[in-house]
Amino acid sequence: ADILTVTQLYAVSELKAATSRYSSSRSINDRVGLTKGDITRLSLDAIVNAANTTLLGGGGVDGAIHRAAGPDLLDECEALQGCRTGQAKITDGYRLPAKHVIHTVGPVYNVLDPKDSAKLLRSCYEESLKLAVREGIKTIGFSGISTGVYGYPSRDAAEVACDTVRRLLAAEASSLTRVVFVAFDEKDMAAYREAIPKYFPDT
Ligand code: AR6
Repeated sequence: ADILTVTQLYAVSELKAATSRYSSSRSINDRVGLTKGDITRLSLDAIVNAANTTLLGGGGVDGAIHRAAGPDLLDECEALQGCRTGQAKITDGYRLPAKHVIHTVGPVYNVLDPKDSAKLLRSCYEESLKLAVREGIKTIGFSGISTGVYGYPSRDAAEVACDTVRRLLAAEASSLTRVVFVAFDEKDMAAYREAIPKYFPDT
């Protein structure tokens, strides 16, 4: 019940004023949601981890996921031999309520080349979604890839996230029934509240 669908978000009057270049699609909007909180608590087919290239754990959401999943997750990650920036790999969820973890490696935000950072962040969302579809995953939750210690500005990251999810839900005969953006702090929550109505306009 703490998951707000796009439709519910539109009940928030200040979001209605947003103008959009995108056509509205009920069938896409109904599959998108936003929630605030700890991603390790969500029982979805997969949650997406903001990992690093070693896949051996770290701080932030990565640390939280490894703590909640237990040591078997690290064992499986060790066998994967890392992951390049912009790519994604999948593991089991172990003690998590989520069945799987998709580990993707976001870019360290480069102020001197924001376009390159955007390209890599877009790739994270694309590769994670494509992998999910290949694995028959229907419900997936995304942490705010790169918006923590990797320094990606939340508003720009939310635009990339929404745009990529919108394209993939529109393009594929997608098996995905639910894509949830998971904001952990108020900054990311505000960024999604602003971006979602632009990319998923109401009917
Ligand atoms: N649930 C959901 N989101 C969370 C949680 C949580 N439990 N904890 C933090 N976040 P970050 P990055 C949000 O720093 O920027 C790690 O050490 C947080 O508010 O976790 O991609 C990795 O090993 C932020 O919005 O990931 C890498 O070395 C978002 O998760 C490096 O950090 C991402 O913040 C990756 O940096």
